Amino acid sequence: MDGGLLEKEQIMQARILSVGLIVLMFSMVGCGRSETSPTQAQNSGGSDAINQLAADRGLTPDDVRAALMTYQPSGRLDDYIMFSSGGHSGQVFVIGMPSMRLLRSIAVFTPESWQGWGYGVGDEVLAGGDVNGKANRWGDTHHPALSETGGDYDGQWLFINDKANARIAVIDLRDFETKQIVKNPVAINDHGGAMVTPNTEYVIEGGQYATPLGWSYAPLEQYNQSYRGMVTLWKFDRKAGRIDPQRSFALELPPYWQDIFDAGKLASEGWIFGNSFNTELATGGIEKGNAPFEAGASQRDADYLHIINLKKAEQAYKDGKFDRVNGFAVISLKTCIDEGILFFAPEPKSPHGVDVAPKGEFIVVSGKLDPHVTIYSIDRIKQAIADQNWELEAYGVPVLDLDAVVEARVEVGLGPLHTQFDPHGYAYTSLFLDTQVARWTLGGAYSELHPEPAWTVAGKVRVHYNVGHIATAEGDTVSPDGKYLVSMNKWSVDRFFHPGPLFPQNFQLIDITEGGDKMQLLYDMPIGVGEPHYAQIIEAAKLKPWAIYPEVGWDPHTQQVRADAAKAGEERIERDGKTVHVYMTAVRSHFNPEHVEVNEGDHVVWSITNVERAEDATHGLAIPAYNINLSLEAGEAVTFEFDADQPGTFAFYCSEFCSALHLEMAGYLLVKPAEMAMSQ
Ligand code: RUQ
Ligand code: CUA
Repeated sequence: MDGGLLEKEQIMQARILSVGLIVLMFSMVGCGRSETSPTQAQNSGGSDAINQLAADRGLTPDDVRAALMTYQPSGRLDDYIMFSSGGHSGQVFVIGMPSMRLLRSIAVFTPESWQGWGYGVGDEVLAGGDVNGKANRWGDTHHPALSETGGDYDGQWLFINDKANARIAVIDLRDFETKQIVKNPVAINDHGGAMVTPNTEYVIEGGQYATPLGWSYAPLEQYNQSYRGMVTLWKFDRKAGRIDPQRSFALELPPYWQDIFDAGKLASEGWIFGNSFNTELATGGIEKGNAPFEAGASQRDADYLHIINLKKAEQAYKDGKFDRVNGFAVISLKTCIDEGILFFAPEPKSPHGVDVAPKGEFIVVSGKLDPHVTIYSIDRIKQAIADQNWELEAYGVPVLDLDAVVEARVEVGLGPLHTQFDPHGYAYTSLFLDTQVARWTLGGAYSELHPEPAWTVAGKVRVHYNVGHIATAEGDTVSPDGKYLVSMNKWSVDRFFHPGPLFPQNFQLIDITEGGDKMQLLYDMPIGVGEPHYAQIIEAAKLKPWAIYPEVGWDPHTQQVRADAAKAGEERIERDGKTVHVYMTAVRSHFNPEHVEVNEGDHVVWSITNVERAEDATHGLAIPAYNINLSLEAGEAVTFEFDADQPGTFAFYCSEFCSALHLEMAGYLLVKPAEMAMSQ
């Protein structure tokens, strides 16, 4: 026992000593800021005091290194920006790296009152996602996709799917606001979206749980004949900044449960790849004595990798070889087979992630119930297709010979899910069951950090806990940056104070700059909103967001000046019969006009412009009882409407603390009761 204690103490002292060494090294290297003033040096107390601080807090050299790697002094901006799904919060999170500071949440599928989203702003955009005319005001965001040019992020647009209702949203990265939501007319839910083709010609949205196309009714006994899967290719019009449903189409697929998709790039450009599970066609029904889905859908040894020739699909669409489902173009399964659009390859048990390597020559698939990743080669796939080296499966789709198309298998560990890449020829695969991330070498194709061309595991790093997706910097582009990996963990268990039984999820930042098994955990970031799934990480310098809207009177929806924008000096209230039009401006620290007097039963059209030209000078407009709260960024103009159906006196106010006299930035909405208005 004593020996053990002594050993511990010695280890501790050795650690403190090496902390001192690190601090010393750090002060010699100077971290690029040599202009430290004597006072600053005194305040930090010099290296002795820092050593003492590290010792007092029980910090190891690794801890100190992690702190030094991630700490951003006030005012220093982050090098990378991560766009993370917000899961069933229906939002997107914008996070700076390496500091892991949350910079913004972007309201997408869910109303969000800080941004006024759904409370006077964005109502038409949200309505674009209605399902059969019914409002669905939440979403389950999974996979964000940054727009790409030549297979590289270009920093212009962001897309994200809603798994729950099969919807895709378009976010403009000039103002980080959602511009469009489209509801998939063919599928009721999705999972294989959003992913983009290398020049963002298409946004891919693959389905998940099969239903009859258009989700019309059919009993489960007819699963085989009536239920179908699908993948949709949404055409993105970059100039309009919108998805164009009129130039988009879907492919009918067998009723396997399609999962993640990815677009080919470079060597595999023009192809897309998707996973499936439940090729068993299980229909569940545990209450009827049937095997539950989890057992029924994982009996076979293999499911099918979907290999889709996008060029041929596009041609079939252009040639009019499609039917319509709910008015939307769908290329039938038969046409997909006849035209050589769709092929399968067997893939290991219950596959999940499919990820195309940076040069596009390899497609990495992980089977949740197989400890290997399976690597397919696009050259081998093309050859097998040319050789017609296939058998037909139940629905007549050619299944390529497994041995002919597989390049390699690497045993990575238990529960492999998703794979990302770095510039050194390493691939990284999340291991859900092992709660680790495995780093492995991508054959002989890349070899800077691993001289032996091989397919082999180079190292593993433990994460906390139950990792789903991982993201490396620009890690799914043609030119990954390496440097950082974020492990997006589903459980945090003991990592944070738990605010009740709903625990935060945990993003862990990992340093991947060094090779081999050297990977260091740098930072734990609790996520207290939603359940993030995937994220993409872009170099911050590639983003060119506006700090204020280009002109006063700007409509973020159309990205131009509104014709009806209220102008400074022309504020007024006009009545036309029972319609009252308010033209109001907001500036520190008043609204103009401050009195809005209408009659019960009037219809109010209220145009308000934030006429500020100073950065960050946001005003809000909060109107109680009428469910209205706007966020008006500098230059922004909004017009909202409501029926004045509640008589009374409603004090409205600015909901952003914009100035010393912010509390004075207020006004009165007076709604005169109908009987009083009539008696006048
Ligand atoms: S996934 S469960 Cu991207 Cu692993 Cu949605
Ligand atoms: Cu404007 Cu507070």
